[in-house]
Amino acid sequence: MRTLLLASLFSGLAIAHIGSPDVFYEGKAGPYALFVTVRPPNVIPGVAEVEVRSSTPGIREVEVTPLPLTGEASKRLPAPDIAKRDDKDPQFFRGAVWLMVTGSWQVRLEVDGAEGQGRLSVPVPAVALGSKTMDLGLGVMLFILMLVLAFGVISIVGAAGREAQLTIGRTPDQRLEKRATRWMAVATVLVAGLLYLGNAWWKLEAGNYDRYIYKPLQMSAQVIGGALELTLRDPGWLRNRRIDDFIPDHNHLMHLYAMRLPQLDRVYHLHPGMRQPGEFTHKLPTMAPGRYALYADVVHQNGFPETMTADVEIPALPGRPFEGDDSGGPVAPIQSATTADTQPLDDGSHMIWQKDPAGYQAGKPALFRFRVENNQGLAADDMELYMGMQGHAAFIKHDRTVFAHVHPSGSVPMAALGLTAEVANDPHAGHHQGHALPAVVAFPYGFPTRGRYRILVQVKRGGKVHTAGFDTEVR
Ligand SMILES: [Cu+2]
Repeated sequence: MRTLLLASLFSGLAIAHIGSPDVFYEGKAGPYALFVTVRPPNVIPGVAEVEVRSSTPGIREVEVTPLPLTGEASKRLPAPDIAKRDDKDPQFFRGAVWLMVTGSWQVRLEVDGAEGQGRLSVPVPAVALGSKTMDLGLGVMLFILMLVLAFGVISIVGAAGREAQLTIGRTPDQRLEKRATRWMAVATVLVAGLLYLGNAWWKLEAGNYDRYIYKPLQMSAQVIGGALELTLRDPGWLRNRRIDDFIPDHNHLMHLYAMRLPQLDRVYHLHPGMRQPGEFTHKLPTMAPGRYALYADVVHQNGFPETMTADVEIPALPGRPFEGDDSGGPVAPIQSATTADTQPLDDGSHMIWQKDPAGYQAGKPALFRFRVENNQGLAADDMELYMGMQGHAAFIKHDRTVFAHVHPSGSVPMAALGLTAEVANDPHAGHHQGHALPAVVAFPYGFPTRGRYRILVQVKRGGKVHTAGFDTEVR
């Protein structure tokens, strides 16, 4: 029962990431460095809020436009909206765009200012996450109005039957009284019938909308002969959703996080391959045995990302080294609400969470900075890209209602970003260039709700991937 409850809870919250629908993106619109937050609506059609913070001064105007991410329609620009500049903060802009249908969208920003023009597109998945319930006060008021109308109609019909043909000054006789009663009885039946049909119509429309509410792909997992076998299932949602149209994200169709329950004291970042549509498999590396939570990220051809979850029992397996881009290992177990800001890495070096002294608030975008130091306490000078990224982070709420896989560019999967016109024309746009990578890696993200979270950060240095876990309480 409890699992069933949890399962339905998760399925209600999942989208792209889990329980974390807002999109965070850090990138450049030409010469302007922007931190963009898009808050998609819960219902479609609905209004997405767009917040833009520029660290480059001199912006005159920011235009925001919603567009489908792919297809012919993505080339036809509708009339843009102008984002409003904040009264107090000249480098902060707010806008709003309508997302009319479910699917894979992008919000295009056209920036104009002292440094010239720039453009940036942020992929945004739009799905209905629930239906709005009617406000109780409004419901009571409408119900009372309905009763007044219904009784009004019945009594008007009654009055017509009794008095319509009456001469002035005379009172209705028994025959007219009887006719009034008869007419009112008929009117009551008709009004009741109309109310019944109206209610049925309302329910039908609501039912149609319920089918439109996002249902994530389902996944089941088992370990057979040292291999993890994943089976995907479409629970039925939109007719055009498929389970065989995934596109590679950094050469991998699936990015899978496996975390040991309940302490999240082991974390592995694996890349199962597709054997056939709906079936993924992976020869497991050496992993500590136990029950694991799995979070599998995939991206559809139209740039729509989904995260699937499953639990699986991993037995003691014969030793196998990591292959390809796989990585992972032990991290500090969850012991309390917060862990130390400095966590040891497995080669004697350290990762330090440079916390924002102002703290972190639910719903507020922030940059999460982590500095890597070698074993002499100096900034690491041998940082490398890991799967094209300076670092990978997973934000997990301790109660598992939130999971988000985030990169220094933000919460948008690189495969979706690659479909935007800017990145498609300049494939290195989203990547960090140059040889000497900085020792500090920063992730733009915002905790969706209050509670206890774990942040798992992975970086690569000297040819090896290192993983650290940090916990914090968001108030
Ligand atoms: Cu990643």
